[in-house]
Amino acid sequence: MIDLRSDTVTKPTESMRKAAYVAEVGDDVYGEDPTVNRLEEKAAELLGKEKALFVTSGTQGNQIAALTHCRPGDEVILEASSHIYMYEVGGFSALANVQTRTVQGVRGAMDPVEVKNTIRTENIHYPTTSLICMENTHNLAGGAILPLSNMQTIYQVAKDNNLQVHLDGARLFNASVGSGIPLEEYAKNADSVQFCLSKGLGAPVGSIIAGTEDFINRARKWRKMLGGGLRQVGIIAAPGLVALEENIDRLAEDHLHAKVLADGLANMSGITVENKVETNIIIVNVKETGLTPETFVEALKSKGVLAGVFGLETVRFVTHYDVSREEIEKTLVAVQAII
Ligand code: TLP
Repeated sequence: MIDLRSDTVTKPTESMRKAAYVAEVGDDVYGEDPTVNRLEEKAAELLGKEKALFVTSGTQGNQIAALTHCRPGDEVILEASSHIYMYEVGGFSALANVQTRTVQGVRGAMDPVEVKNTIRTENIHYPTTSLICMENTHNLAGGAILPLSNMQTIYQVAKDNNLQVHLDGARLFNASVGSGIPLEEYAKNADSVQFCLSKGLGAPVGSIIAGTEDFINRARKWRKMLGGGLRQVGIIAAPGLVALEENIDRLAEDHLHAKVLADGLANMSGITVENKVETNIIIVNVKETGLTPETFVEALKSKGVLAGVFGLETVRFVTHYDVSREEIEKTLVAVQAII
């Protein structure tokens, strides 16, 4: 099977498996796992933040950020098709007890003026706006890279209004490799950053959240409350370290594969590529093929290719290191065959 459903499906590389085998471990709830500590230090350094925390998943990282930044009853401003709003099971309301307020973005980017106008003024009836969330790259916008200037302006709006900013950077490394802008430059425009080790970077498990020392100390307690204190967790942090040491620059290859796939798909009758492919995600509208996304994906599966249903008319393909250039070509042949 050529699995293009997501970059979450990558299997750990040989060096990751070896690193897990030899990892030095200790009880991370006591702060005594040397491998986790090394991973957290390295992640904080890459992002230019004081401290970082290893968490089980991107979802857990985002939820911990809301729990740490907000108080129950607060309002959070976020983009209308953001992962936090669409795909985290309503966790912001269920766990952090915050109310979400959405701003419709263009290719994932919210208009800073609209964000500013959405912040609550002082009024006895209103909730308190305490947090703004951004997502880079933006998943539902097809892996779109948020312009740095957009992030800078929104961050300034937040600071002018005494608000915190959280960046869902599940694929921030794709943004950085795709744009050539250092991670640190993006991370400067957020008080907390979450990124996933288990997507394009290829680690089997885990995400990082980073911020000030005070933020991370408080976040650590929320992680414990959520059951995320994981003891001898160096065994899964070790592949994460390998991911940061070996797998960043090669994301460019996934982006190239995505372009090749998108160009090939765009030439097929009945298929429209909906996004400007900047990183590793391609969203295609299949309506004109006469197939529903479900039947399209089913038919493709019978040809040995997995893609994901992504909307009422759309299918998503995501490139990653377990898919070679040759497999991209095979995918194009398979799509042509089912059409
Ligand atoms: N995205 C997954 C699915 O949940 C849709 C995928 O296959 O793309 N933020 C963003 C922007 C994400 O894309 C994801 C996962 C997460 C957070 C959550 O990460 P995990 O899956 O580790 O909880």
